[in-house]
Amino acid sequence: MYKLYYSPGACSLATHVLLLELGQQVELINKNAVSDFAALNPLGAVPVLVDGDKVLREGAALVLYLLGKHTNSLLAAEGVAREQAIENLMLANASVHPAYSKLFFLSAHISDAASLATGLQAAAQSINQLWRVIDGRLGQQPYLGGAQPSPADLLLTVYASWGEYFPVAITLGSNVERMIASVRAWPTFVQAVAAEQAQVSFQQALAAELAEAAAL
Ligand SMILES: N[C@@H](CCC(=O)N[C@@H](CS)C(=O)NCC(=O)O)C(=O)O
Repeated sequence: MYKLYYSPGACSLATHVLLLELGQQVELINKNAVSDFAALNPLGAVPVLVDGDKVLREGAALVLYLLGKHTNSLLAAEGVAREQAIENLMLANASVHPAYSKLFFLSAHISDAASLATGLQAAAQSINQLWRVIDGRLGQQPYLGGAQPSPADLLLTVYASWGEYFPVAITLGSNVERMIASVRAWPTFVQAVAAEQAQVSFQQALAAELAEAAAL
């Protein structure tokens, strides 16, 4: 069984969904419940995947690792289709994810409200530019993978929900919205979101019980 270190709703959700799509069992471990997470990833970031004695990091690398290991129809074995799928995977993980990360970074590090608003607007513009390009491509085909979803479609669906945490206007485009609605409806996507939320609720209930017991 794999162990997946995650944060609820973070990019680790894509690894989680992918594991379920591949029919794999996964033990979920909330990063915030681990005292020495830096020993697993000195960068402090999820996802971290443990497969036996291997500790694997970086979301795109995990996707390629899992798709190389388990039979699937999400990534062609060779040829132009594979090259395009990997390019799209990197577009998602190395361009769209970092564009969204700017929103989190600015919010964590800028305390002056006017400066923060200016920074967030600039970050939102670069996010919107990426969605415009992706929306254009999805006007030609339902998924970045063509007729079938690809890993990039899954990653983009996870990232797209992050905009709602910030006071910015992010425009996904109607083709992107259609693709995202389709991926969000995957039974594995629904199952992964529910499992992450259930674990958080359980941990909150446990923490409340412990706090109550300590107060007695
Ligand atoms: N390049 C890394 C970036 C991972 C990343 O930024 N993860 C975020 C969540 S989406 C994170 O763990 N941030 C630190 C935190 O949540 O404490 C990857 O693709 O795996």
